[in-house]
This record gives sequence, structure tokens and C-alpha cells, in this order.
Amino acid sequence: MTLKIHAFPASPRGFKVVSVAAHLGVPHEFVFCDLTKGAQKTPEFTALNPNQRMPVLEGDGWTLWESEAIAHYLATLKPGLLPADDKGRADVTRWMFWASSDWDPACATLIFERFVKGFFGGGPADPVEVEKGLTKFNRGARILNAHLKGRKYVCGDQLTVADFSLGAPLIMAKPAGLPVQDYPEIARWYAQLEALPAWQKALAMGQLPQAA
Ligand SMILES: N[C@@H](CCC(=O)N[C@@H](CS)C(=O)NCC(=O)O)C(=O)O
Repeated sequence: MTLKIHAFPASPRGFKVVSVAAHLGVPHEFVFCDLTKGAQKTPEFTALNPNQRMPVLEGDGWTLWESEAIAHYLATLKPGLLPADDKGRADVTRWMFWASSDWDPACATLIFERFVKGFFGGGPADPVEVEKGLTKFNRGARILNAHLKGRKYVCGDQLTVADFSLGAPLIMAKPAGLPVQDYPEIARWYAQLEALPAWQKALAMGQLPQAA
């Protein structure tokens, strides 16, 4: 069975796995999981992921959910986004864990308050939550920005799957008002990701209608 990627590419977590698959040229069938229509809540989708969340990778008799796990698995299928040495791979794992535990949540509050709520008709941004979101974003961004000094990519000179993990939330930088411009190393690094053909392809797949 061809691998199936169930994703809503406009969301950073969906974008992450779609862009990694595109960059590596992993053969797969893309299945649009339309969050705007509740596709994640159907019994069929719930059987794939009891959390009722995308993305999901579906293989021959097995499924994998959690975007970091999927992105990492895809990176094992084709050469290009994982270092050859053990310590290099451990570094990639470290930043992917940090993406999941720190960076994704650091970006998610502002994405939710300033974009998702409006898009799904959930009302205006809550200023208290926005303030908390800015504090979390700035805390994470200071760490990432300092780390990127003197490094082309997160794990050194080589582009890795960790760059996709950490870069994915920034596809929402403009609509969520993530203050990336205050972090020159992040801005420089992210411009390289945006220049990747796979990044552009995944962005095009995630085009959304304008919020009402
Ligand atoms: N930690 C999970 C989070 C996945 C997640 O939260 N997906 C959201 C969209 S960004 C979703 O499918 N939400 C649907 C819902 O909550 O109903 C991952 O990285 O895969």
C-alpha cells in the first residue's frame, strides 16, 4: 500500500509533514483532512488517530500520528534530512523534541488567538492570552536566535528535518503577528527555508480562503 498522508497543510503541523515528504520525494498519496468541515472527527479518521487530530501517516496495516514522529519517520525513508553520525542524529532529535515541547506551544497561542479564532468564527483575540503568547514566543525565540548565530541551519551546515519542525510554525508569522523581525538570525534562517521548492509547494497546498 502506498503511504497516505492525512493532513490539513494550512496548519503548521500538517505543513511540516507535507513539506518533508515533498522535499525528500517520498512517494505517497495525499489525503486532505479538512478541519473546516470536521473531517478529523469522523469515525474513519478517529480509527486512525483517537486524538481526532491531524496529521496522520497511514501505511500497510499501521498508522503513525504526532507530526514530529511522522516527519522523523519520513526522513528515515530517503537520504537527505538526517545526519550520518549518531551524535548528529541525536542533535536532530533534541531539536525536534524541543519543537514539540517548547517552540510549537510558544507559537501556538498567538496563532490561535490572532488567526484561528477569527478564521473559525471564535471571536476576537483575548488580550490577556496574547500577552501570555508574546512572552512564550519571545522566550523561545531568544533561545533559537542565539543558537542560530554562526550556524547555517539548526544542526549546523546541513539542512535537516529539525529545520522543518522548527520552521513550520513560522508559516503563520504574518497572520499571527509573530515578531520574527526582532530576531535577525531566525529571519535569516527562515528565509532559506522559504526558498526551498518543497516549502513553496506545501505553502501552495495550504492556501486558505480569506477569513470571514
Ligand atoms: N501534537 C500533535 C498536535 C496535532 C494537532 O493539534 N492538530 C490540530 C491542528 S493544528 C488538529 O488536528 N485539531 C483538530 C481538532 O482539535 O479538532 C502533532 O504535532 O501532530
